Amino acid sequence: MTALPEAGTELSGRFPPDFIWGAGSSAYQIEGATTEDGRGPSVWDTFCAVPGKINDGDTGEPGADHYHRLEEDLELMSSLGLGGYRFSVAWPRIQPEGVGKVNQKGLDFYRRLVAGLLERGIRPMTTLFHWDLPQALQDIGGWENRDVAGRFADYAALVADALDVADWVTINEPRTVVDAGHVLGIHAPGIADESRAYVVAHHLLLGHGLAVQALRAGGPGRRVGIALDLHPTYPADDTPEAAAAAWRQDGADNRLYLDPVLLGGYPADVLEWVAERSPVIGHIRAGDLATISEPIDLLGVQYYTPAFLDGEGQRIYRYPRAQAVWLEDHPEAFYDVLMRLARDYPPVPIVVTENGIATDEGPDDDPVRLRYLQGHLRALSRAIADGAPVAGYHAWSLLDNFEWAEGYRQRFGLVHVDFATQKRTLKASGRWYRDVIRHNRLL
Ligand code: IFM
Repeated sequence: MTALPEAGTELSGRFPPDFIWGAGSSAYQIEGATTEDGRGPSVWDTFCAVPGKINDGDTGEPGADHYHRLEEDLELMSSLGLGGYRFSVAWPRIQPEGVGKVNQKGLDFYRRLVAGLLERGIRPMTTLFHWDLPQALQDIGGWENRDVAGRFADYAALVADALDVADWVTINEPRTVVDAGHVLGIHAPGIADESRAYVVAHHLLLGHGLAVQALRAGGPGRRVGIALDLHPTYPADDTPEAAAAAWRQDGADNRLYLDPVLLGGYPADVLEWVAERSPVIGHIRAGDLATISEPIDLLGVQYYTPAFLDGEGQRIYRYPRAQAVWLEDHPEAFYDVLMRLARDYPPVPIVVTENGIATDEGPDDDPVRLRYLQGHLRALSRAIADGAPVAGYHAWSLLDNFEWAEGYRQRFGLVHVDFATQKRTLKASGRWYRDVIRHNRLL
């Protein structure tokens, strides 16, 4: 992994030697082939089939047809000069029922992907759970059922034993699974019930800890972490009410996940707030927090947007937005969140596992994405110079893809995908990113 610069090193748009420049994707968003080669159904297949849940009635078919276009996409990554590629494994391809015997054809797909990356000198980073839970496990309660955390660790060990990969991410964005999937019900499995949501939060974190232990037990040389979507929260005005609302939101969005993983305990104010909504405390067993805080080798940071809150706890939008209304272009908050991690938590190497913006521009010209990436990479360079231990950056996303409840309308890719023909075209932002990678600095 990257040698980190001395704190305070002047980098101004520069990055450490060996900095890993990557791009990311996730299985359900790009693969398609949802019924091929023995893949079982996932909660997202089920959710997409419910009328009205997804824009335009879209589903994970065809995605970006990546399952059938593996070679073409590997060449694309190579032509971008990527040093790293973060992808996720679809659990229902490996264990169609969520437990038991491995589906070799599913595993072979990821073996080919990893081999293709390594041949091209691209470092794979594998996410084990990016939301596509096998439907069979949802049928026994999903993450609300503590057993699922143990099954996740079994699956994690199977996959890790089969793939020649050093860098592992257990769970992608537990907060989104909790809030979008179980509080708001706008993501699979479509449950809107706070009392169940925070039980899910605890079991997701437990699953993370058990998977870290399972991967460690499998052999040395693996680096394991979790990917958290962090939202710096700020009071929108000078009132104590706004300050309290921002702190409360910080608890629900950030500290609920950071503190148990990195500090070994839920913060008291967050636990109190959660306990008013959910019987979660009854689900926390002796030893759980020790498991959840199993030391990690890397922290995946996914940063998209800040959140400004007024005294009523309402979000106030201040900065430019594009297709995704929740996403404000404010790079300063990216700097803040990285510096906060360095200041408030024990030292752990950070890898930016996602950062990007949805726009409907391009493919030839995408100035809004370009401006977003330029601003955020400048902020990242400054944070590294000021001591944030960031070893790599993965733009979200390599390809335009299935953006969950938004379907195919919202485009996050560096590469434009024409979903009718599956033609790939590098966007202007992608061409710029290629030059950044080549020179290891902002031009
Ligand atoms: O597309 C998603 C990704 O799957 C998880 N992080 C946020 C991205 C943009 O919404």
